[in-house]
Amino acid sequence: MTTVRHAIQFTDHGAVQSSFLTEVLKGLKREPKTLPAKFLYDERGSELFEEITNLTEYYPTRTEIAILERVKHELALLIGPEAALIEFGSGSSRKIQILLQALKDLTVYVPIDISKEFLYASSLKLGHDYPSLHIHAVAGDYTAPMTLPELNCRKKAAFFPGSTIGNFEPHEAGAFFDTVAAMLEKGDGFLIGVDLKKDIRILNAAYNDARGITAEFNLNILKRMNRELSADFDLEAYRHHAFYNEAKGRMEMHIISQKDQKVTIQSEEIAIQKGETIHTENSYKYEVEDFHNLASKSGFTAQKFWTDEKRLFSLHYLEL
Ligand code: AVJ
Repeated sequence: MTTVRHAIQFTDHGAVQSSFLTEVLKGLKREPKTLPAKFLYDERGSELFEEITNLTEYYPTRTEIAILERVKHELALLIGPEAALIEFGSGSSRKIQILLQALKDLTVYVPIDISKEFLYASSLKLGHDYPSLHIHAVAGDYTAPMTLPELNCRKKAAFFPGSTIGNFEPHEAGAFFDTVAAMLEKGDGFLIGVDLKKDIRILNAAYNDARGITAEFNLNILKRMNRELSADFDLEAYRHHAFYNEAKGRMEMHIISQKDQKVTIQSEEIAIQKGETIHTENSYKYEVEDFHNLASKSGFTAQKFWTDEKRLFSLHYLEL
């Protein structure tokens, strides 16, 4: 279904609403226990993540924004005029605003997001701030293959900031590159933010901030299960645990049980032992070369990449 409102169009891909309950039960019956990271982002979780992005210890957001500010005019030249900019998981309005200001002769902006309400609200706001910009918002799961609406443009450029690619297992990241490639034509661009391997102390601090916001963000998933699934997690009996898994090259976030306990979720009972963990997130860190090799398997060539002075974070312009 497509609705036209001034220069704003909406397409609803009827995002398959995978059941929170089904996935939670599946993950908690596993050994070791896991929960999909996407469930961290209910309303409170999204608010807490926003707070994380402003923490002194959490370098990725601030560093990526500084890189974008630094290279935005160069990006405008690489992308060129009359392009369509397609953003995956369009949460971060600050980043897109930087690009929109630099890409003055952009034809259309296509934000894709699974959270329909949020997508529609932010598209309307953006349409208000950029009245001459054509916005075509697409509600859907961007990790699944989808056909883009017909875009009347000279060239397409995909945008995937924030190192969200780090949440994917390497094989999933490869599949995502294939999905993006299928939406593009030869010569089209892909601008992607990727967090880099670095001193483990910096990584550990970023996911174990002094104010405990990341802990609250992680443990919020227990509150969410209590509220939405009438589960009975004893919120006092768990703690946040985040560490760098060197062998796998990733930060891991877990929830550790402080005692042997039983949780009831609907009619199911789950036993969890003292010291047992629920794995809630992976955040893979890349070496520039490894990242380029992964991208090239799906046909992308690295045109140019930028990092900050301390080589904490990287931004890549790939071409198909
Ligand atoms: C939004 C997935 C990029 O992995 O750094 C922040 C999420 N988790 N602190 C990341 C997150 C803990 C973030 N990503």
